[in-house]
Amino acid sequence: MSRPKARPVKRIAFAVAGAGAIAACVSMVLATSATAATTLGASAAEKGRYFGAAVAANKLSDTAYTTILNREFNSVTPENEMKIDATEPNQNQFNYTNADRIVSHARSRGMQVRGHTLAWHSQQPGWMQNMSGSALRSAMLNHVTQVTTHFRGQVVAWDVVNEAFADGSSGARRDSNLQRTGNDWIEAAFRAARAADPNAKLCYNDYNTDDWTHAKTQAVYNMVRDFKSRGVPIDCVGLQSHFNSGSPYPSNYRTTLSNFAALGVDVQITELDIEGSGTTQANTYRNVVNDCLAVARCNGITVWGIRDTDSWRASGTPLLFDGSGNKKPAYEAVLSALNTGNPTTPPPTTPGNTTPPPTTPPPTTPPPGGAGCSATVSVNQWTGGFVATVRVTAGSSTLTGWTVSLTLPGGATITNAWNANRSGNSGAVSFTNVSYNGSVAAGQSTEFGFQANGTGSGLTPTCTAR
Ligand code: 9MR
Repeated sequence: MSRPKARPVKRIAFAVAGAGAIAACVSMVLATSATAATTLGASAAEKGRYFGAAVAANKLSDTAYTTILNREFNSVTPENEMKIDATEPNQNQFNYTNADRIVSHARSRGMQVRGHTLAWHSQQPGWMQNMSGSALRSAMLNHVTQVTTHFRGQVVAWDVVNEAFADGSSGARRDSNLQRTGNDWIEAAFRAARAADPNAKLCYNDYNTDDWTHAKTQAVYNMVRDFKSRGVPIDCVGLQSHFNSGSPYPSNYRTTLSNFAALGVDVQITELDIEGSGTTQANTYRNVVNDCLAVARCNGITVWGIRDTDSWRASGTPLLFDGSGNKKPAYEAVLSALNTGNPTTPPPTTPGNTTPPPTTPPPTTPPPGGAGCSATVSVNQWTGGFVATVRVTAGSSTLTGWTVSLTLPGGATITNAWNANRSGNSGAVSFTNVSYNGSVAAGQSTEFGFQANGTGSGLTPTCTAR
């Protein structure tokens, strides 16, 4: 075989240059790995932050699960075990068995615990769903006091109140039995929590509050600003940050984080999951981490589960580990963002910020024509499931009871509902008011909701007065 003479020389030259490049890379990798943390928790800790996961008590016996949990995370949020139905299944009978298991697993391994959640319209035990007025207010405050007292010294931050604002453009509070005890129910819950555990950070937590321009984000911001100005004890705001195609990561996310922080509260990303896969998903995770690192008071991130198969939205593969426990590209993106990011150092919490309260006009809903009632629905869809929020509006007369009927598309199945009694879970279903929301004054509204598997397109609810 005849070759031009110069060719082998060229090859050698390339080979030498290539080897030089490889050597340079190796030395860079070595230099980095000498200092870079190799787990999420350790890397976040170097940036003065925590990196946590939602944990389910019934998975603590799964060693594949606990291996990742124990290796990677330095904060834990019980996914369901501290909710009202779990901790107070019967009025004044408290059950902390599963929550205590998670707390002890976490604390014995040096992880901190976030408490979730003390006052919420959803996952109320039956006895509480049936209560209203001052009896419910007292029961709610008793619950807050008992649970925070039990976990005093063990929980660093509480989601005192969860999801108290309505979706959509109203900027209004979500209607619920708790809201109907009076608009001050949220601040009353915060004061009770502070009295029982003065050292825990007290957070307000919600979803769809990531986009700075959204009415719900503005409404929560205004409430926090008002609380700070009136001395209501609030220390942090939790942004759940469940991202998917219907509710995508917004380009102004960093603005939202920094505007909340500027009110004098910590900001925590409390339930992060991002539907998708591969590079696209990894890039969004990277953006979220970089946004948090850029805001001094964004002091921690919690992902809502460990492996994709542990997720409440498993079919959207929204987490950092696949079902076999392998690290996904999203994991590598998060770790590298934590390691290479240039954070603003979080300052200590200083209470007593005095920003003047905002002025927000009350929302108005035009009454539908005629007696009877009308119903509208908004759907928050993700891959494999959705949450529907149904608004019932009274016509020209006061309602004393209502029924809403709708037909679910094929394959859709309701898994749970709140603020209504439900009949049926697929096909034609109907909902009637519960004790506290049957009475609706002319032109006024109430809301109920349900979660379902499948697709919630084309829902057309009809309302009849009873
Ligand atoms: O992940 C939780 C799931 O296991 C429960 O079935 C569901 C019931 O409401 O709650 C999920 O967690 C929710 C959290 O408590 C509040 N924000 C939304 C979360 C996802 O639905």
